[in-house]
Amino acid sequence: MNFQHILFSICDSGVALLCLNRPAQLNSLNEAMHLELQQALAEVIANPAIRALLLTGEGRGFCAGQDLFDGSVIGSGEPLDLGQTIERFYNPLVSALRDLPKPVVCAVNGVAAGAGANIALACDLVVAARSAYFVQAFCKIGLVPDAGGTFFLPRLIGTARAKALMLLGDKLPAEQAEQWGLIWRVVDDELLREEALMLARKLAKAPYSLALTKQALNQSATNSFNEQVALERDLQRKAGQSEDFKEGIRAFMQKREPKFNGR
Ligand code: T3D
Repeated sequence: MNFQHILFSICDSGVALLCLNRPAQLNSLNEAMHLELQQALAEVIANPAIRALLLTGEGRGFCAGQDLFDGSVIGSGEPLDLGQTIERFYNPLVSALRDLPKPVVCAVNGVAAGAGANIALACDLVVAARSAYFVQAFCKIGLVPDAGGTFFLPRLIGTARAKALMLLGDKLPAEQAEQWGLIWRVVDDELLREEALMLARKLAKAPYSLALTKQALNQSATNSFNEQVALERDLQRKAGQSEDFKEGIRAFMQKREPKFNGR
């Protein structure tokens, strides 16, 4: 696959590495980049050799959200329908990351602003460089937080903190984000890629049940207790019929490490 605005490669360890690659614009997203992301994510979903995804950015930023110079934002003086960009690109993107039946690690290598911050929050495990920060920049330009931010943020850190971040647009340093439980872990800048890759490689060896666990956790945000325990029952039924469950039990009895194939 040949891309201009992203780098996409599949490592032999079952990890797909997807790198946003417009560093001079802090990896802000334009239409062409969105289309490439859609193609790459379709490949991640379809290719059984890919068992985990690592998302990161080139250069000093992770992603500065929407490219504010893109024609879809400034237009030609006519009133614009920004809902169209959300409908075509941002909603499908955060839904794809959240619902992907494979684990997604996000390595936030620098500033994550606007939709860029919320794209990171749609991923499963977020690791950030110590120098990185998050900013809900929307209020600074007269927009509403999007890309799932108003869903993810209050659920991760509570309404009081989410409101302050979204109404004030202040920078949230990575270390504070870790302390608040917004992200999984902060690591030294020079170790970020290596640590994130290690994590993704580990997840790429995980059993089929991991996809189901992800589904259960995603649905727990909106399910009642009764709905959630019913879901756990159904998913456990599925997991119990998987090849990986058989292998897990076999390996336990033989006192060896299991070798899961993701089925
Ligand atoms: O369709 C729709 O529009 C609806 C969807 C909206 C989703 C959204 O994401 S809205 C929010 C959009 N993003 C922002 O408002 C953030 C804008 N950027 C910033 O506030 C700052 O750049 C940062 C806080 C991210 C970083 O600041 P700093 O000082 O480290 O860097 P800088 O000098 O501002 O930026 C460096 C370069 O990146 C600069 O280009 P230049 O002057 O060196 O040629 C700057 O213009 C460019 N850049 C940064 N953000 C964007 C951008 N170019 C286009 N779009 C951007 N969002």
